[in-house]
Amino acid sequence: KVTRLGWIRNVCQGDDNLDDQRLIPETLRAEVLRHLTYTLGKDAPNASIYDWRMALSYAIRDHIVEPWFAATRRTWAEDRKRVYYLSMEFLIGRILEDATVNLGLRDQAQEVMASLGQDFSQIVEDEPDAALGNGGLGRLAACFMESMATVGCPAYGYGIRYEHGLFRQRFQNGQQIEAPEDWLRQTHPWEFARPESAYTIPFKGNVETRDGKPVWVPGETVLASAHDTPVIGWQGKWANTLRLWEALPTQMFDLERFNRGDYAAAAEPEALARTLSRVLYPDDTTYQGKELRLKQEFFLTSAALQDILRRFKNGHSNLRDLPKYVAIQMNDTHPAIAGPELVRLLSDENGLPFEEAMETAQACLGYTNHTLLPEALERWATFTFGAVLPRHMQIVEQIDSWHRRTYSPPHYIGIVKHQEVRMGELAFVMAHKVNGVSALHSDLVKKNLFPELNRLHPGRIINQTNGVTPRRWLKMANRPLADLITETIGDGWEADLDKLRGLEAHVDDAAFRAKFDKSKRANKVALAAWIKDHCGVTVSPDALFDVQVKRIHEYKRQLLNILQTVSHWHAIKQDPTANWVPRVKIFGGKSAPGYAVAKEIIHFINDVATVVNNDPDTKDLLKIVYPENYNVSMAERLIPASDLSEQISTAGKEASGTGNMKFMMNGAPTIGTLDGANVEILQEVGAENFFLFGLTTEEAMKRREDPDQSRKAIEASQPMLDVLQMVAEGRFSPDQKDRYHGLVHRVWHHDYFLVAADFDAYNAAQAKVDAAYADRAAWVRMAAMNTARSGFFSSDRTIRSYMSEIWDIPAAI
Ligand code: B1H
Repeated sequence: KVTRLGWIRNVCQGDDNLDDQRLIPETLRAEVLRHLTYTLGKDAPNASIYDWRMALSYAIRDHIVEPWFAATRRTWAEDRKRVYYLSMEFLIGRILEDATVNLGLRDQAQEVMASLGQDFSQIVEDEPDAALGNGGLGRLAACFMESMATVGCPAYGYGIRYEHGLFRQRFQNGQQIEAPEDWLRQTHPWEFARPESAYTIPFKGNVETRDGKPVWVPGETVLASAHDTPVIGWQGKWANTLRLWEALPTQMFDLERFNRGDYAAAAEPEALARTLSRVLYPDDTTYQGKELRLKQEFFLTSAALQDILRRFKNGHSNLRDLPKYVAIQMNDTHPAIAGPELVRLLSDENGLPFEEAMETAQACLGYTNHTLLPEALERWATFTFGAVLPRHMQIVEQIDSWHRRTYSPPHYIGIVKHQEVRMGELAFVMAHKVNGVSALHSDLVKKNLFPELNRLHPGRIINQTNGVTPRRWLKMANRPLADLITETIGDGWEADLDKLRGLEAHVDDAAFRAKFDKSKRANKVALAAWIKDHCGVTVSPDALFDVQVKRIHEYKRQLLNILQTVSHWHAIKQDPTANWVPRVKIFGGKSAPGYAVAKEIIHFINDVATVVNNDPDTKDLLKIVYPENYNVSMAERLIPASDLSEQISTAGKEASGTGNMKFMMNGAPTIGTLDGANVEILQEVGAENFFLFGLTTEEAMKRREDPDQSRKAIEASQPMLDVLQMVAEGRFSPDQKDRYHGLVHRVWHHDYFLVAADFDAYNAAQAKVDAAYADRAAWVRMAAMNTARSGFFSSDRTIRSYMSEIWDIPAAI
């Protein structure tokens, strides 16, 4: 593997104060030193951790460039079809360690840095997360990028290079405070700026008719400028590109206004343009129809499509052949303007007749739906849409009437309806395949979201159950378990996760179970130390680590979890000498800044934690921790150390979930409802290895028909009555006793997410967890079975399925 750069060794020979240590993998060491010297301009004795991180990152990046070029060359040479994954979010996290793992250089990197007197893990942790996403949807895009590189599928990810990613969360008196995130303040060593790849993005203005043809005369333009990050697959066999667009003014500076002394106005076009790639919208599922958001969506989409057409024309001339070489996947409706924009580019700019443009666009486009929540379904007022994108407004109307003409729907299915453009319907009509993200969700997409369109286009809606990359989420994040797996079943499982089934043969072997338990314990010991450092709370690694980490949302029911925790605390206090299983309740997650109810839940969890953690009666039996600023890196720390995975959303509301899969892989059984991919997890792992509770989707829908349902559930449950009374009395808010009256009132009277209705069932399932945890052998067996049967949830499986069912791209490696 180690080949190049003999000259570097010469260059670094003068470096004698470091030479007394043995050069271990000497080439990598030389490369790090070369970058430290010539790229960073630093002398080793004066280098900071940042300098070392940069030097190591550049040295590792050099090893990615060759496979990256090779993959690109091969794609051109073989004239392969490419996937273009359009997403407003890519929640990448850190890159350095992941890259070393995929290149097989992690151990070497660690040794090399140690030989230079540096701690590899500290360097890894110095890297800020690339947090260009909110939650599951963005993290899925990142896992897909890694899997496409692993299976050798030629692909580009297209996104926005947000200057500020998802906000940083702090707690002040238990309440969420948002601070801007600033990942680009330090140099981002993984990207290559491509100023030569820039496109003009038009907005506003009006549509004129010239020679009988529509001509869009824009009122504003901005420039989309590319930044490429290579994404390396497992074992460095293939690499793809994540291309993120930065918004720049087409006209830098108004010198005339400046000379007139109007300094602020002179800089105006620049400031205006830059706002487009300034910040990520932090709303996960509480969608707001803001004009800037629509502009961001068009900015990404138009830049991507112009880039795609330029690349296509670089080898082909007949635009009707586009679908043979181009598959465009829309990650939810956020880039759904791709439909009309592609039609516009093909017809207005390239002369294809409208119907041919339509057919061509459809054959290229796929649409993934990620949610049924009505507040997340994008709709734009025709007034806004028409003002920002006047030509697209006309094309959307044209698509709408084309669809009606061609398929004569028995009922009126309007893409444009009640003076709104409905992006879901638009994406559906423009795509040849529409997919949901779990079996249950895809069913509901057919039955409840698009029933009419489904009848009109049978077979268009398909399921593609989500997955996660086992390289990041197991191999990298859980080294003790990954090593045990390799020791037990050999290697190769990383790229063929079904091989984990081989572990099943060992779960009844006490020696194997002891090793499995030991690996989990090592992670828990490390987490306990981290919790002490970061939260100031002492927790015992012998306790059951019960973890719920995800965005805070009513449908995810963190409230159910914390109310049950209160109930559990109360029960311990009633009978302190009973044989309780010690628990640590771990919460993590951010609320959308404008989502008041979610913010109140955060406040409440923190308030309960303060009371419980200071209660001497329950000291060794119950702790609640809620570390600030949950992100990808924190997930990598928490999930491998978890004993129990909380997946307790109201049935029918969580499209899939992907955290659930990460916990399973890492040997944490699920306590959960029949929702999203939990259904498939249960099916894979078996009911004896899963703590199922709660209403089904149908039962939940039925229950809501009774306007009195929550009151009835509460009155029938003594534990629930006790809990709500304690909260209402101000037990957790002694400084302001009525703080949670609103919260309690909502549980009694406006409990749409059925917290009360599922409370007793959840409580009973938690009691079963306690009983199961007390039987060590059985528990470890159950945990190991979860890992063993998690193979289906590799995103490699998902990607291979997209390739055959949506993209029509043959398997490569
Ligand atoms: C998911 C979103 C989402 N579904 C709107 N929908 C957004 C909607 O900024 N916005 O406006 C951002 C994100 N995110 C999640 O996707 C689902 O809730 C999960 O269940 C699913 O696992 C994940 C990936 O499919």
